[in-house]
Amino acid sequence: MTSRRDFLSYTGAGALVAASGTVTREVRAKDAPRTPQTHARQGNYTPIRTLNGWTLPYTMKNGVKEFHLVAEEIEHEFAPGSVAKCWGYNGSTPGPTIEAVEGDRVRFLVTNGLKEHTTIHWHGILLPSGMDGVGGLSQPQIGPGETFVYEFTLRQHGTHMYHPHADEMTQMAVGMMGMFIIHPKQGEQVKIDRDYCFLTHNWALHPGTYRPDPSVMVDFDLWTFNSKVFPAIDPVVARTGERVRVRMGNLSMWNHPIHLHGVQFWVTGSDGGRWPKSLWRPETTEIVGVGQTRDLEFVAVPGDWAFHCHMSHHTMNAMGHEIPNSLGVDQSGIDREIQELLPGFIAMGKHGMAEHQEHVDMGHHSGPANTLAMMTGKGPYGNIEMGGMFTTVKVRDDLKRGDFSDPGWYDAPTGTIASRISSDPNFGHPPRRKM
Ligand SMILES: [Cu+2]
Repeated sequence: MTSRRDFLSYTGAGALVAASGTVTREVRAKDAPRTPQTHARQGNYTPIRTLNGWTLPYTMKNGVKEFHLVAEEIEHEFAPGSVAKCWGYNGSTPGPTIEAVEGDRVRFLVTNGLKEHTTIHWHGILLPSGMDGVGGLSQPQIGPGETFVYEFTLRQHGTHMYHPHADEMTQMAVGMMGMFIIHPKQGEQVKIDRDYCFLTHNWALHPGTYRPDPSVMVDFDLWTFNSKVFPAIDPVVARTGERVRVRMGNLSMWNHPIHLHGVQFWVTGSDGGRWPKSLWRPETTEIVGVGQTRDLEFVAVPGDWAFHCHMSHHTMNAMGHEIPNSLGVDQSGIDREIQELLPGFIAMGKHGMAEHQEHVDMGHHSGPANTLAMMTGKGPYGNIEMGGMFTTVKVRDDLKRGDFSDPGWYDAPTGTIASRISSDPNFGHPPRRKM
């Protein structure tokens, strides 16, 4: 899917570049943003793909790559049915991905469109102390309406992040963050065919509300990859046999054990760069701790594969965390009593929670306004019953190189799908342990 932002990030010389959702300014041809294709020639790398996001264009000024970030309030959709007032950069949360090459001299103009001061900290980047972006410690705060300039030379490569270091608890809780990818100057010995990045986050967007609550420490409502929840997170797509890297960053308040089905991936890097090969290790789940980044690489195997955080509540949307446990409880009496007040009420959770999605689909549960169902998503074989930090890796033999469009559902070869062989609950004689 090509979004408006993809179009902008790939726009060539002399084009109109939207600096934010509402502001459009003309860029002179000599200062025109460089395209990822130009990056490829200069730096010998595969451009980053930020799913549901975009890459920030830059202008070349006397050998310096100049980027312009604008901190501002935005309207953000987590998935259809849930929109909130968030804060981000240049019209989005996460802010656009910054992409550069080791050795580059970079300049960041940072305009503060908020009503309180801010700064940007370049998380994990080696730079002079005064460029580190800690308000009050390394620089004065950037006041509302002001523009500050940061400038430094990139002396490393790897998967990095950026975020405010001013009223940090609030500004990060409402979405101010982004990825900062630096490619090695000499290219990479083991070449990458598709290079994706995800920034993980958590949001206290309480049911029925429209602004994330910055005061929450543990009990979050939404868990996101690039500020989206399943099923609004674009799939990671690849052609069979391609080498895929997924760079994961974590600026949330929880650690996320990121799990991929179908392959063993190699953990190959972090904000310490691409590690020496002797440090690569095969895993199927990797904890991406708070404030950390991890690079996961694998060779694509055909199929539709789940890719998600393994904290099971992180693959759900908002739920009532403080309700009593209804598992195994006969609620038929409660049903009748509540139905007198609320016709159509159906108690849930006696046999498990999967029925939640069916009830939502039947229209029996319409939760508070602006609130997503706890679990959702349709697959070719029924409800997927997920939310939050869940998406798919879709690998196909016939996908064209450079094609990122969703190929639809996998057509599994005959005889390779689990199937029913009995509907008799007493079928067979499974061994059971005697108590
Ligand atoms: Cu998680």
